[in-house]
Amino acid sequence: MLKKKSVEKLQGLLAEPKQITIVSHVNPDGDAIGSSLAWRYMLAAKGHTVRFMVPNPYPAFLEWMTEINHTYVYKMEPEACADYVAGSDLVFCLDFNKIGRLDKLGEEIEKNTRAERILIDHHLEPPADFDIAFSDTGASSTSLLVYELIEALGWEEEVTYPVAEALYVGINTDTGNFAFGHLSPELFRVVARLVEKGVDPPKLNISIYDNYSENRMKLMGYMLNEKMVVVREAHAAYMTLDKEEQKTYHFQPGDSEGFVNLPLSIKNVSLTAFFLETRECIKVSLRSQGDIDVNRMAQQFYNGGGHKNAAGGKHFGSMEQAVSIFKSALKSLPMPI
Ligand SMILES: [Mn+2]
Repeated sequence: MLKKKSVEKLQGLLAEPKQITIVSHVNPDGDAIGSSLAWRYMLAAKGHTVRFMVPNPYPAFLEWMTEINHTYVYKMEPEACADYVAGSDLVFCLDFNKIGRLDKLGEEIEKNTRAERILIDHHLEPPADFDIAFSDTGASSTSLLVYELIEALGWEEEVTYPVAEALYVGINTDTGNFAFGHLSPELFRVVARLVEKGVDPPKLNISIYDNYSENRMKLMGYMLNEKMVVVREAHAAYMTLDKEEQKTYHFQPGDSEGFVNLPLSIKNVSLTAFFLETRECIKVSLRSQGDIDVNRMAQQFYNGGGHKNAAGGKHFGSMEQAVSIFKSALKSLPMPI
């Protein structure tokens, strides 16, 4: 539910053509990209000058999306991005709520103290330092919130196919193809409207899910066969992927997308962790089913957060330490049924 006052305030800000930056988080996923692309199309159609930026490249499995190649990647063109942010009147932050999730791009945003900052997000614990915050932690995706905002602004008639496609990608991927999260009647009503705008679910599902590289498939097989550890007494499982193994499988960013969910398919496994070695840290992804709160686990042990059933964080230390922290955290959890 979007606050009427906030919608009115936004309407006021958008009454005149503005220079606008849209940003989303590091390692952008389907919802980060989908919600931001849709919002960029809408604002551009309304006569604003808009750029969408991400800190690092978007995953290859989304490359087919309409005009995704117009996305600015800060890592590739830091100066062009910095100049544009500096001249922006408005900065929209989509699908994250802590500027720290933008790495160096966040510093550029912080430098522009003139621009109004507007949040559109569904992650827990939004901070108060936004001029307007559209935050709904019960929403299954930011893309769904963007659609609600489009409706609240009375822009629904102007939703074109690329907007519908982008929102469908976000709604679909953040719910694991409509398998988890808050699957409300409203969500399916929104999807119905996107279908009316030309979205073809089977076709898009092939683009989203049957679009991976051979290397990723082989890596997935290796992970399940050689790397998955099931901790039966804790109803948990985890996998680790180090730099050596990444080299062997010609790892590209996004190749391990969704791996963390795989062990949840095992009967009696309700909590999973995936540990990915990166240049600066061990990236930790956590997933759970039911009442197990991985958001708290991510906050307490890995300087992270997210949602109750899907969260992530970082460990600055060895892979072994990151795993042993997870194993001892399991002992402090209430036993799942
Ligand atoms: Mn999201």
